[in-house]
Amino acid sequence: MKSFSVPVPDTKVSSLIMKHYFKDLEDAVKSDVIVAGAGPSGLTCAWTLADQGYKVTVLDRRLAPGGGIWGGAMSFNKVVLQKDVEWILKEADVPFVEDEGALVVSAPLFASKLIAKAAAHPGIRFFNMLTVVDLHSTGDKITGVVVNNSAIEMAGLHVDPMVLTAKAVLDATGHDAVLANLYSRRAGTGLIRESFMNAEKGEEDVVANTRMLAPGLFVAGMAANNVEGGCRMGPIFGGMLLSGKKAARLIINYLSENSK
Ligand code: 48F
Repeated sequence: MKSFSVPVPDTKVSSLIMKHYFKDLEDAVKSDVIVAGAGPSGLTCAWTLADQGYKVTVLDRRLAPGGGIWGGAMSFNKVVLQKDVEWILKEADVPFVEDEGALVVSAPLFASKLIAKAAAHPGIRFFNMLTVVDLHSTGDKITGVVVNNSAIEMAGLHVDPMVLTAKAVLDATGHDAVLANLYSRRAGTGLIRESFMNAEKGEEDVVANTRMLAPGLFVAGMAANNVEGGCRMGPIFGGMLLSGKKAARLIINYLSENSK
């Protein structure tokens, strides 16, 4: 007695993967918004925009998206959030416990729930293993990103990248602030760089520093603190979620202003 009534041969495995992957990739050539970096700020922004009907593409250079969540602090895999973001945890169906006025969550569960919330959204095309290597511009506006396969980038091979376009782009690449760096190099504007660790201040800074850096280019999460000199804050994540929400609001305003 066989276990599988409809066996799938190797040829079908290969052709189905190619058919569905390249359908998604072709669909991502034109988006409303590209989110570079699938950490907590980027993921929150992505699903918030998609919930409002925007077509969003999320790109992460790593095999496993989720950014700096997975290991908690020093590999002690819990993270802490402020009670003010309980509603966002509920939105993403993240279980938490309340202790001493703060919320504590399992880091792997937090990361996987945020990833699932974005990756399962019908309005989001979600790609790992794609690295953003440059910005695309039209006139004075940022209108997309230049991407390459992460393995090609890591091997240092001379293989040309390709372009994915969007009406707005979010830099949510964390401490590296990759897009903000690419922009500021061309514009001749320096980044202040993130400041010393201070959780209370850093958490306020990251929300305050979330902004539009140039027409069509937005910055959220730790990348925003890197641009403006905000404090680092370690394994507390409420600021990242609120930064993603604020970035979504700013992007929606920009898109509605620019569609007039
Ligand atoms: O670093 P990350 O989690 O960014 P975040 O949303 O959150 C910061 C916190 O994790 C933590 C902290 C806590 O309070 O300070 O650091 O600001 O996620 C950034 C994601 O961007 C991806 C990277 O793999 C990670 O998953 N990334 C970085 N550079 C690129 C990129 C790139 N060039 N192209 C695509 N993805």
